[in-house]
Amino acid sequence: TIQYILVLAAAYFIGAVPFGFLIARSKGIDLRKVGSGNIGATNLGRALGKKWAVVCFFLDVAKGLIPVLAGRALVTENPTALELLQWMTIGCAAVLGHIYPVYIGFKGGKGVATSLGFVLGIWPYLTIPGFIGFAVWLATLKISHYVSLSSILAAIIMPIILACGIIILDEWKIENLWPLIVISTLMAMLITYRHRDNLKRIAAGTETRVFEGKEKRN
Ligand code: NKO
Repeated sequence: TIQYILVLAAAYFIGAVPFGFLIARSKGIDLRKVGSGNIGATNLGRALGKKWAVVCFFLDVAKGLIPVLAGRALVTENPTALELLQWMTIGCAAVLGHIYPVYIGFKGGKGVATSLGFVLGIWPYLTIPGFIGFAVWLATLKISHYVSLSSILAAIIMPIILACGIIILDEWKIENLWPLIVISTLMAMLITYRHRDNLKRIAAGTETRVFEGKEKRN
């Protein structure tokens, strides 16, 4: 339907707003030339400190959260697989907007915070998995001290957490829920792919590590 296509396009254009890049630029910094060169919260933190990293994180989460919350209006109380697929692709559009933003030459972020927003937006049933994913991210960071590895692990685990949530909550018809698993798996794969340089650095022992909030280069 036309309504769906409009929401899909809106989600992309919202997702494409490069908050990290814009905040850095407002301070006269080109974020692409700092640290990892990424436009996400982590790299903004390198350039401007923790406070701005948190601001950027919430804004990037909102880019996934708001379109998915809005898309809730397009599905019925007990969604069919097609309705669910449509809803999930709205979240996808926001994440793809963040990763491939039209405004800055399609060179965007890694999709972590925005896909967290997407998962949190699968309201009201599956919001808890988003918080569990965040807890996995925090725990991995505490143990490994790698931000990138934490993001990859949280993303890869998310389809499994969602599957468990579906089974435990038992709210929707289980045979209709495959779009949720398929889309979150594809997203986890894309997030991992976007971290390929980080993975190379981890293998080479050159990825920076975070100790008690402070970053150390090996
Ligand atoms: O600059 O390459 P860098 O070191 O900055 O940055 C690597 C980093 C990039 O990502 C970010 C965003 C940080 C967000 C932290 C909160 C993460 C919560 C994890 C939940 C993941 C849910 C994924 C759902 C997939 C379907 O990694």
